Amino acid sequence: MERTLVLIKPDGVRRNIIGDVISRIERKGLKIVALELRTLDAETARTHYEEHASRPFFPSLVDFITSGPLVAMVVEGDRCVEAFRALAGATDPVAAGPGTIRGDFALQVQANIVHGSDSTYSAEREIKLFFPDLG
Ligand code: RTP
Ligand code: MG
Repeated sequence: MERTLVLIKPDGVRRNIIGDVISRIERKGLKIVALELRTLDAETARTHYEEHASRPFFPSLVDFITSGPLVAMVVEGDRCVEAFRALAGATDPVAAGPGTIRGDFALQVQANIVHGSDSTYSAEREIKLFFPDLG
């Protein structure tokens, strides 16, 4: 069964919408198989977003993602990588359609509430980083 890593980023936790995001995942028919509230250290944040290391927004992204607790989850289901990215909506929340998480809750490209792995390959890498004990 396919798995993906979902994060409710620190802005989502500060906004008290953990329940709403989880509810959307569950209503879609996806299954949460691991879940943890934690604050990332800078090294883990840099590893998680290593594909963006050379981008001008990288230092600010690392500051943001370490700015408070986030919720990390492993979500399982048929084509769940693509299914969760569709629930999340476009990276830029202004472009994200209404009814998507980002479309409904965010305005800024950085503070866009959630992360979802962008491929099954990324999902495997990210799940190992966040949940090393998961089989
Ligand atoms: P994510 O990795 O968080 O699921 O988001 P994504 O795939 O939709 O977007 P990606 O291109 O991977 O960007 C990762 C996160 O970096 C922040 N970002 N800031 N121009 C900017 O300031 C900028 N561009 C991207 C966002 O938080 C984005 O989700
Ligand atoms: Mg991404």
